[in-house]
Amino acid sequence: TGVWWVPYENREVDYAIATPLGEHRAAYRTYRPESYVDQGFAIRVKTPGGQPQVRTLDRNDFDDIHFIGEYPIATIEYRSRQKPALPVDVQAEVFSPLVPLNTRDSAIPATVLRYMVTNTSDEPVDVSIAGWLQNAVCLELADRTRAISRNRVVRRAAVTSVQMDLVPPAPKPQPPARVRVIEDFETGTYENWEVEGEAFGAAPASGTLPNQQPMSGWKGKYFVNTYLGGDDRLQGRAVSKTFKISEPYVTFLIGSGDHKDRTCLNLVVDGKVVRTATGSRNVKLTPGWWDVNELIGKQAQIHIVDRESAPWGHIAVDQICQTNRRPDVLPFPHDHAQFGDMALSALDSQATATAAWASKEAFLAHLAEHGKLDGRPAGRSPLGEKQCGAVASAFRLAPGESRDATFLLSWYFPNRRQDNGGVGWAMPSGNGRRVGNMYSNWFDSSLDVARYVAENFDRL
Ligand SMILES: [Ca+2]
Repeated sequence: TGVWWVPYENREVDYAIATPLGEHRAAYRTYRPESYVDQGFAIRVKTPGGQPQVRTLDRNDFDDIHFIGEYPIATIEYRSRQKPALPVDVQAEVFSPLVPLNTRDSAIPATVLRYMVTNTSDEPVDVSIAGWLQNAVCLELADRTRAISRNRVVRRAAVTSVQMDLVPPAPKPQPPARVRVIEDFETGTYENWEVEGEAFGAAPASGTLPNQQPMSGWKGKYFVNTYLGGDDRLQGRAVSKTFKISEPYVTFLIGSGDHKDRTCLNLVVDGKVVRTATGSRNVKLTPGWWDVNELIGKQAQIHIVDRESAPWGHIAVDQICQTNRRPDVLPFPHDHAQFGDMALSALDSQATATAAWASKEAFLAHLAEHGKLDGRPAGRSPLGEKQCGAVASAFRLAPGESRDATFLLSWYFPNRRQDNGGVGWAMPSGNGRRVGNMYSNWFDSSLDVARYVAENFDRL
């Protein structure tokens, strides 16, 4: 389907099936994919006289998992030799809707997880199936922007969902900004620096150098640009005068080479590199910063290093400052490729949910005791702190009876970018022209996707 080609979405699909797929692969001792977000399912069973049992539907609690991949549906049978034996059989079907010759219904940004449970005992059994999912919206931007991961329980018709998105933080009073310039090169000289080698030239650059792609992004007239000599061959180093770290953040503009330790800007304390940054093969200098709270009061130097002659073996730097305010390198990322929303839903109007669990242990303990979730309607946490929501379907099975519990993982990321920044199709950056996703013409949120799948489930 079209959706599988979309970088972020594809990862989402990966996440959605990471657990069963992981089990399958683990069974063949090949490799276990890393799961980028915390996600999974658990089953709770209770017989009339017995203690409740909770098991996660993965290889931690099932030692004999069978995977049958008959495209487009993956079937997983959960078996275990563990005692006490469960009084039920559990099987899952995982698929994204695929309708031949129907592009639209084959490109729905959703994965269906259907658990089929059969009571194999001669007593009635109370069964709960619970799924959890971590809010992953813009997770990779956690150290570059301030925002709130928000989870909400939403009930619509026959669908119970936890929807996950990202919202701007509440504005809070900021202290007056203090900015101390360490160096802006506006004297047009290296009078505050000790310069070695030839790459830095006799004075800071005032623009693009001969044979160089057009540079931009520096501040004022002068900046450091080591593309001297018309190529990357020349090397050198510039060492600043010693200064005292008096503010919690050091900010700078940086561009060009991305060679770690070789084309870089370093903060050096007691002869050791304590912070470092490189360019990102960018001809436009962009803002970067270091948190130096723990170094306040120390004597430090800045080293600008060019000891690389391979392609992109040069570095561009300007406007090195200290400041008391944590910079937001990215504003709130509402147009970022990873901005959007995602939802975990049960196709069950009676399902219980929690918008945010306290911990996985507490979640499993609550499920064990009550067979349902605590109903917490909303959760908020700073972007980067793990926040997991969960939904659970509960039902009673007579001896021999079977029932399905159907869950849906849906997503909506409308800002797909054309340029992935050369870092691989699975790692979208925020760069490039916005091309969007076709599905954003058809849906307006992950909940809208869930509603559509629920309404058309039999056909899909
Ligand atoms: Ca400057």
